[in-house]
Amino acid sequence: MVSETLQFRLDDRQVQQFQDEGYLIIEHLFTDAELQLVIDEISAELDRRCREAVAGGKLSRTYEEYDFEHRLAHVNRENKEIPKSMWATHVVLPSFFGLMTNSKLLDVAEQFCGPELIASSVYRLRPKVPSHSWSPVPWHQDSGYFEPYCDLGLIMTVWVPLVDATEERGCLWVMPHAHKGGLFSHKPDDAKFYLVIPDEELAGHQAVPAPVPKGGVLLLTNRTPHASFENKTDIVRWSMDLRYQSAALPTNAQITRLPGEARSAASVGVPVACNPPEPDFLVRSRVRPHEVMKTAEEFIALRKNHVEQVATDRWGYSVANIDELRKTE
Ligand SMILES: O=C(O)CCC(=O)C(=O)O
Repeated sequence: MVSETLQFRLDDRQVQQFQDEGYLIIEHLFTDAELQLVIDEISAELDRRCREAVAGGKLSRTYEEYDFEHRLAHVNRENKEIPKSMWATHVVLPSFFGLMTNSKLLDVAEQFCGPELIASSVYRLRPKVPSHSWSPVPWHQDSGYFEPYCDLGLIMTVWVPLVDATEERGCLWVMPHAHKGGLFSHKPDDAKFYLVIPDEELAGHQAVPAPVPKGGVLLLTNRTPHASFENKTDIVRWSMDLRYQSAALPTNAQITRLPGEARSAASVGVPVACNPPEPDFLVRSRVRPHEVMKTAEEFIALRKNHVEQVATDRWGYSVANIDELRKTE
């Protein structure tokens, strides 16, 4: 049951839209100050990597005169490795933990996933730099990457732009209502970098853009087909995508199990987690509050020490393998 004491409560129309259409844009969730903590740490990390590259002869200068929205685009013209190194989970920063555990965000997640709330391990930092070959993301459902057992559960994606995400800059596109029909088949794309739903499967569904202003978020279900296309501007479309699920779904978070919560059991097809390669953690709980992860240091240690567990290879091409390819691309 959702608590009466939530500070940030969606109205009935918003809840209904998410359930009916499989997505919801919340235009104002974070304050500038809340996002600035994240932006400052990413900027400092980028600065460190640029200085290191200059010292190593891999970059002619640091481009430090450019702001957060532009610097990486300039760096990218000279050195494509630095943007790649800032992508996905290659960057783990204390402020990411702050963002993932932001109380307004947890209030939103609780309204859909319930009060025993797991931050799913799958978070991604995405600097969509102009004209970078891997930054357009083809049509997929997030569940395409997850364990089949979790297809019918809700793993909610919260897509958080760190700059205004407009159509021109490569915001996400979604297919409203298409989350209701279960999972489409997926296959690796030509570059074997992403999973993609073949076009013919999506015939009959209409795509709409989902632009989100900085400070807002886009919510998606794990069955909502979505994609993002080229960034046609000179601004870097920085974003993060975070995920939440109920503790009742399979999770590798180190928590006490309550009656009714799924426990890993190969004999009945229950996996160790919805995405075994990465580590989950408990972010909110009424029943076991002492097991909630409290500090960024714990979060960083968890990511560092997690031993990757094997995922089901349902598309004839292991997702763990795709993750390996992504590391080396
Ligand atoms: O940020 C993007 O461009 C793609 C995001 C995405 O596909 C996801 O969050 O699953």
